[in-house]
Amino acid sequence: MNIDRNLDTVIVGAGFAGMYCLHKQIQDGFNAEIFEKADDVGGTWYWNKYPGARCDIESMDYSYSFSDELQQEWNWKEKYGTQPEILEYARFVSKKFNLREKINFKTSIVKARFINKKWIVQTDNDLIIECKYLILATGNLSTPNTPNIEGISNFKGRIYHTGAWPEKMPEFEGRKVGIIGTGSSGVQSIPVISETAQELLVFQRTANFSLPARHSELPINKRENYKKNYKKYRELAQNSSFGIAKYQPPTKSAFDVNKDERDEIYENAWQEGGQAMLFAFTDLLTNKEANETAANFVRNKIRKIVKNKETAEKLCPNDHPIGTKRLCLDSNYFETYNKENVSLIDISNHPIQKITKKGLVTNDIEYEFDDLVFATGFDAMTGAVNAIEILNEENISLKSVWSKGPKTYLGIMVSDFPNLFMITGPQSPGVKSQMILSIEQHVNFIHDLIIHKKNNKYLQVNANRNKQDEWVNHNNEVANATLYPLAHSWYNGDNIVGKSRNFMPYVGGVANYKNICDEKVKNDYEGFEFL
Ligand code: N01
Repeated sequence: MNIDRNLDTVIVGAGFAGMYCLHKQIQDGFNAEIFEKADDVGGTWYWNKYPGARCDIESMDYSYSFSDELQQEWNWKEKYGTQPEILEYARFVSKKFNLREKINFKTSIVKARFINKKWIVQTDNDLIIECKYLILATGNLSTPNTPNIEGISNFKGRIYHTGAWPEKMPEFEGRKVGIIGTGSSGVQSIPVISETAQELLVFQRTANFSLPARHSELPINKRENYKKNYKKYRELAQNSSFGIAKYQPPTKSAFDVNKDERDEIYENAWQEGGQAMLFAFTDLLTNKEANETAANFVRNKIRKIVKNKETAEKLCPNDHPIGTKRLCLDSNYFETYNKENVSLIDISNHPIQKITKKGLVTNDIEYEFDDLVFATGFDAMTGAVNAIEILNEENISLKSVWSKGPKTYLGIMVSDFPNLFMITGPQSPGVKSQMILSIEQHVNFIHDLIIHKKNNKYLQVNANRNKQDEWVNHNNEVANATLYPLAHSWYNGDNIVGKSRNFMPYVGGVANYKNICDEKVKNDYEGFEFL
């Protein structure tokens, strides 16, 4: 086999994980390169260019902390970063740290095989690279899911997916638009599309909880004050459950206060905006009755906002505890259903039968529109990893090993796949936290592990099978002590037909998780085997 390039490290993906990983590698003299399918950096923020896309974590938190110079230099303009602003930030970082020259854009990794203690990696343009380390920075929500609905190729209008939005924003002026999906992407795009579309038809299979974001510009004095105290805020975030400084663990049960006091606390959180409500009480995600107090509060808000009583009831979620699916944050989502040009079509009992030339059929009724938007989510957490054919020394594919669900050690390594690392993989807190904080913690851990291996002149590092099983069991125990598994959600793989049901993120909190990782290091990299 002809090797075209020899590297220490191949990193897959130029999102926030890949970029920080490359920076660390370069700093310590490794010969590392990124391979990225897109023609620019940004990962999820490159692809999700749909109308209204913005982060649901405040920008002062959702940013890198590794360089104080960077966090002092960059000026966020909005409370919640918009997709263009976050993409601009990613580009800025890639230039500031001279990363771009080490990024192979428009190049996907399609195959990797571990042979003679090296990874032999193949790209979609038939480049063969030999490397010591393969690091998957492929993102958790990066493989768009378009449901396989009969007749989709017959549709004569324009089709979009929120997770693979075109570079040039389509005009919806004067057009009739159909949108399928009411998760975070739908909830953010529906109000914005409704501003220009002549008519918007929303096809809702499951009503979703959404809280007001209370978005605003970021006042300069607030930003500068935050910057002065960044060290304190970053520490608070690291010591929290979700990696967000202002959401510290609550101390009271929902039943430590009476109904009036409880509702006042929920009302304050609702007015404050963001996810504050979920952090009001200790037991909202562990006790159904406690959860129901918050869920009911939100349902009553929906009933007050939405004028048409029937529509309001359809929008009230009742199939899962609040917060057990990723909670949406919105700007005027429920208010949008008061607009003349917006209709909600409840398909909970009437799945879409087929897509036709002019629209779609549900409940034997054909709805016609010019444009169809899929806001139908992603093959989350495992989709992008499984898209690469990854073979170990015994020629066994990772996809086959994960056929009944992913198993990892700490979300970082998979047993029998030496020198292969994942950033925020399954069974790590990634998607249940402020992602960039989790990315930094993972990259630091992986990087230190590689340096330890190198300094000790080991050729490979592997995750111990028993320790991996223990970790997976621990994950399941932690999840099963919560209400999360009760929801039909992408956390469980429920949204993908044929995907085995497993609760994938670690929900023990980022502070606990980091302590566990630090403990493994102290115990001489417990659970990692070196050869
Ligand atoms: O995807 P989703 P998303 N027929 O899977 C429906 C992050 N994110 O892209 O609930 C009809 O949540 C599906 O219905 P149901 C965030 O972590 C963050 O919105 O399965 N409907 C659901 O309504 C988020 O959780 C941000 O019954 C079908 C919707 O499509 C994650 O990405 C913004 C269907 C999919 O919802 C995913 O969010 C955006 C079918 N065949 C995303 N198939 C922010 O930072 C699916 N649906 C703010």
